[in-house]
Amino acid sequence: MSRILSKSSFVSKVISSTRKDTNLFSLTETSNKIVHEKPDIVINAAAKVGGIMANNTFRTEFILENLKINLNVLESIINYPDIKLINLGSSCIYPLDASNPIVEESFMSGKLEPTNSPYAMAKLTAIEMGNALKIQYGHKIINLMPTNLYGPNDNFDLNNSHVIPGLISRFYNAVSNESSEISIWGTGAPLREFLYVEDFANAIEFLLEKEWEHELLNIGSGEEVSIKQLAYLLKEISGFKGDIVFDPSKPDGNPKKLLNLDKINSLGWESSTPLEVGLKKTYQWYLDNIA
Ligand code: GFB
Repeated sequence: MSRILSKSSFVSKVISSTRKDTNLFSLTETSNKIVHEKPDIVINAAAKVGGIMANNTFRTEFILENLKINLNVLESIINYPDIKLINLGSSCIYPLDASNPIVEESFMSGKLEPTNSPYAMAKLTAIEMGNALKIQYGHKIINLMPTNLYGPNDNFDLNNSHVIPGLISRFYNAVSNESSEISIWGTGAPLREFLYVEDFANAIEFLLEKEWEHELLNIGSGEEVSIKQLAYLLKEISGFKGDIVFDPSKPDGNPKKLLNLDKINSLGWESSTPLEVGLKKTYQWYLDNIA
């Protein structure tokens, strides 16, 4: 994101914040960073993230750490209503039974999907806290709801990552070991929408210059695939010659979560990287940097 924002004519300076320079679990350190840097805009992209297995296993850490990060970032700007905030949420904040494509108005209209409800609850809390700041102190805040992101620099762990980096590692290992079959979690039936990470960074850059009229804004690719289709695309890209088998003992999670993109599209933005192109780029990045 820093690379894309630093090329923007709208941005004079990008102040990155990493784990090394600021401990976001500490309110003092987070507040000091804000006071010291005096940013015009804060982009809250910090989070403890992971795939379905990590979310479902480390439920306590996912709610606790994400709540701490979000509360500290938001509390740090209370006294600075001129600092604008771009707060990153996730498509998993929408109710499990929201009709697809999911409109922003589905927010808080039903129960969450159980595998990632702790993470989603922390993200919902940040939105509510932002609304409180807006109403009480006049802050300008927009909450972006990206669909499942993927791309270079992701976490490619076999167990704790999201499906695309997890499968890239799995297919690479299967090709290297000349395995006769590869096991994919779940039934393969769930439908997902994936967005290439550079497209998401471009969307954020695009929004810097716009009026923030919406409380929530969905950001996605509009391209829906099943996990089975995704697995066959990665089989092709990786050159794996064996069989794909599904393991229904592993959770499927949400059966579908395609976002409605009418609002962001009507502002004049749409994604530009088709899934197959993004997968090829990401697989190549994995070969060049991790394999
Ligand atoms: O990407 P993913 O972990 O998360 O899984 P969610 C998507 C689907 O891929 C699920 C299946 O149905 C998984 O069962 N899958 C198949 C795999 N093989 C694999 C594999 O090797 N690794 C993984 N990870 N999945 C996430 C949330 O939900 O959505 C996050 O957990 C975040 O918190 C993100 O909000 C947007 O799409 O189910």
